Amino acid sequence: MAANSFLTDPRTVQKMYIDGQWVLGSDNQTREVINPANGEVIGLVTEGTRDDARKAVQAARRAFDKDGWQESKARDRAALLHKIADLLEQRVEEFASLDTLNNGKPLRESRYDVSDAVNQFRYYAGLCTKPHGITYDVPDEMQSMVVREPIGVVGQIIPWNYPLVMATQKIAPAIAAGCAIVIKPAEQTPLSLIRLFEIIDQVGFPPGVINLVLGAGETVGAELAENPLVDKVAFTGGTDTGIKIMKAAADTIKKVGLELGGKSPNIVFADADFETAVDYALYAIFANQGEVCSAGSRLLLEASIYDRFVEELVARAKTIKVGPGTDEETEMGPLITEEHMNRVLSYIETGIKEGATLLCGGRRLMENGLDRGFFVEPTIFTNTTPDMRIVQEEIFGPVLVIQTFTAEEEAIELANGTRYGLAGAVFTSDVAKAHRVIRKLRAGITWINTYHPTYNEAPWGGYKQSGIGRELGTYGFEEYLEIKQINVNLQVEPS
Ligand code: TXE
Repeated sequence: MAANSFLTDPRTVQKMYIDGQWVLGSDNQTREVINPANGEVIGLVTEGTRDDARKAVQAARRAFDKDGWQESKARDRAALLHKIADLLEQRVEEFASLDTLNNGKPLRESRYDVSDAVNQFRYYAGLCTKPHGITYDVPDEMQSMVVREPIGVVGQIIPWNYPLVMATQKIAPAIAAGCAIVIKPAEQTPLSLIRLFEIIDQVGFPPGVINLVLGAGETVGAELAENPLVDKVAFTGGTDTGIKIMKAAADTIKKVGLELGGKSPNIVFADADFETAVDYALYAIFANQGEVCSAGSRLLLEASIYDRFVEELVARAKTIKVGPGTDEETEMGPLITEEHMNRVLSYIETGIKEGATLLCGGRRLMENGLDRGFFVEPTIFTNTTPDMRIVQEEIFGPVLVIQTFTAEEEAIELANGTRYGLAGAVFTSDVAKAHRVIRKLRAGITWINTYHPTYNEAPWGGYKQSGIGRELGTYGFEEYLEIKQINVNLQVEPS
């Protein structure tokens, strides 16, 4: 069957993958895909409709209920996942280039993302055969036991900041669990996921088991959240969209998995290793242009080291090499779209109006050939107060706000003082203090003396308004499984 072709001709319309076929959207509309480093069109994709999403859901339902996917053997699913991993591993450079072109992030970060995706397929291929039940000692002549079964048809909605890896961390556990999938990438960044479907097509899933739909969140995405034939919707994106999805899913009591925004605190005590803390404070906020849900966007500094720390931090921030992600020297790429760049710049204006002090950055970068892209300087604010919007709201760009504290309790109170609870870190050489503070952080992902390393083996997700449920690891696998109790009468009387 004719696959999509890429980057050979950006005017070739890339298709969706529904019921094992590459198809165009039902009303023949297309959408341009833009390179955020220069505003150029790098692809043209078909625009799906609600009707297309419904067809994909119906195909998934049929594949799961009637065509035998529900009864598929874990060992066979593991083999399919291993095949995807092997084929993806041979094409790391190609997928990394695609994510860098489409999202803007530096190549070194895209390469890391693709190898992470390969490992996710391998991890869940291994986990595939591991679910096991349990039996109970009950007060009757009864064998009472529990088995795990796939949840059914799952809708998966992906954001634009990690176009490939946010998709693979949903696809791999869902397939391992035996679910059927309808997945939608973000409108802005469909290219690497479309290409992954070339691999998915190649490895030989039964038609309808994995479907790719393209299109707008408000139509195609909303359909996945509302459609009564979908058993679970898994979403990564902004908290406000998460609220809409949860409401849309409520009418059919769908299971929801939500990985939402953050305003994560990075707490540095005076006794921390100075250089390590400065390094990670920069990495925490400026990695992936700050377009990271777990970004360390609030730096909480103990007052006694404030002057020295800020001096070093600002000096180093000014040396960060901003440019196109395709340039191997680049440390920070462009923001995803002009619209998002303007949203980030307007937050910077808000910070200035609110009375915070701009220590560095704050501008769109237009020099040295960057004028057609959506580049924003690494930006740092100080003299903030907890009620400021730049302290409370997720900016999702290269903007760090500094808060100061003098006592441990004050640091904890500031750290927990937003609606979010995704991530947080503590830097100190006092082991007991590190653990005390981490235990009091209301956040699902935490670090001591480091920031950002995450592992496919460990659960990812937030407290408070940062989400519901966990992805990755065994916890992420459980989210795609139902639990059924079976009670067997051991005293059936022959009639
Ligand atoms: O994301 P959306 P947007 C945050 C970040 C950013 C803000 C807005 O703060 O500034 O969100 O970004 C689909 N029903 N994050 O508007 O809307 C959409 O098509 C169903 C944090 O670009 O969350 C896309 O596939 N689906 C974040 C996906 O949701 C809908 C990553 C994400 O888009 C929908 C991205 C609807 N009503 C943004 N509306 C993180 N946590 O990592 C949109 N979508």
